[in-house]
Amino acid sequence: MTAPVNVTVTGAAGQIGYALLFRIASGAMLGPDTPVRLKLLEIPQAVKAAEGTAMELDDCAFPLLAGIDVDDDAARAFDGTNVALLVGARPRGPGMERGDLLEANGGIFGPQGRAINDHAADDVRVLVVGNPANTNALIAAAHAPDVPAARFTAMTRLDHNRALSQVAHKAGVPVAQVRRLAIWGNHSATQYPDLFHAEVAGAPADALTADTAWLTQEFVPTVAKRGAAIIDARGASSAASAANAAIDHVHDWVLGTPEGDWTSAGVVSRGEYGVPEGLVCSFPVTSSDGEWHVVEGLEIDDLSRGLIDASVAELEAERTAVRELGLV
Ligand code: NAX
Repeated sequence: MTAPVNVTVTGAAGQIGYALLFRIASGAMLGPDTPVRLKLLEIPQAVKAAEGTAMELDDCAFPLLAGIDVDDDAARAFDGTNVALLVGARPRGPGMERGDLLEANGGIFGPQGRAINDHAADDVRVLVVGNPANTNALIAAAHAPDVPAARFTAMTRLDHNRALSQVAHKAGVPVAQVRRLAIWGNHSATQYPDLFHAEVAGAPADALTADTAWLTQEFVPTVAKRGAAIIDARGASSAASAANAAIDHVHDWVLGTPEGDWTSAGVVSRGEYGVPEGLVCSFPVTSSDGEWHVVEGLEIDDLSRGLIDASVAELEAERTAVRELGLV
C-alpha cells in the first residue's frame, strides 16, 4: 500500500469539520487507493470536542485511515502535511466592521501560513474554506514565502455546485448534463456565476442566457445568496454541502478535472482576464498533473465584464484593507 497522505483540517470540531472528516477518511477526497493520516487543529477550548470526533472516526474502522492526531498547536498540526484544509475562521460578530473581521482572521491565517511555510511537506496544497476565504488565502500565502503561491487556493466550488444545480433544475436535465459553468470573483454576494460558456445537454445554454431577466434577477442572486437562504431555512449555515465542495475541490486538484469540462476555484491571479496579479480570484479552471490552470481565451460579453469587474473591485478593496492593516 502507498504511504499515507497527511491531511490537516483546521476548525475540525466545527460543523463543516464534522461533515468533512468522515468523507476524507472514507477515501472520497483522494480516492480508494490512498490511505490518509488526519491531523486536526482546533483552538484549546474545542480540542476535547475534536477528540470526540476522532473517537468516532476510530469507531468507523475506515480501512484507509492510517491515524489521527488532534492538536491546538499549528506547527505540529501542519508538520509534514500534504493537504491543508483551512476551515476554522473567525465569524463576523455583532457590530464587527469589515476591517475588524479581516484583522481577526489575519490573526489566524497569518500564523497558519507561517506554520505551513515552516513545517508542511514540499508538495503541500492548501484550500481555504474559512471566510472571507479569498482574502484569508491571500494572507496565508503572504506568510509562506517558500511555498509557491499557486498552492494556496480559496473555495468557490460550493458556489459552482449551487449554480450547476440551479441550471439543471431550470433546464429540466440531470446535473451531469450541465458543463462549463464558471464562478468569477470573490466568494461573497458579489460573485458572478457565468452561464455564457455553459453547455446544457451538449448544446450552448443560449435559451438561458437570452433570458436576461431570469439571468440577472433570479439566477445570479439565487446562487450568490444561497448561503443566506440555507441559514434562513436550516437555522445554521451550509455544512454538508460546504464539506462536499471541499472534497470536490481537492479531489479535482489532485486527480484532475474531466476531459472537456472545467470547474471553479479561487486561485492566485497571474493577470488573466484583466484581474490584477496576486489577487486570489475565482476563475474557470481545469486541473492536470496536480496543478490548476485558468481556462484562457473565453470571450467575455459586456454584462459579464461589468459583474466580474465589480467582484474583482471588492477583492482589491479587501487587499488594500489587509495591506493597510499590515497583514500582507
Ligand atoms: P463553526 O463555527 O461550526 O466551526 C468553526 C471551527 O473553527 C470551530 O470549532 C472553532 O473552534 C474553530 N476555529 C476557530 N479559530 C480557529 C483556529 N485559529 N484554529 C483552528 N480552529 C479554529 O463553523 P463552520 O460552519 O464549520 O464554518 C467554518 C468556516 O467556513 C466559516 O468561516 C464559514 O464562514 C466558512 N464557509 C465557507 C464557505 C465557502 O464556500 N468558502 C461555505 C460554508 C461556510 O460558510
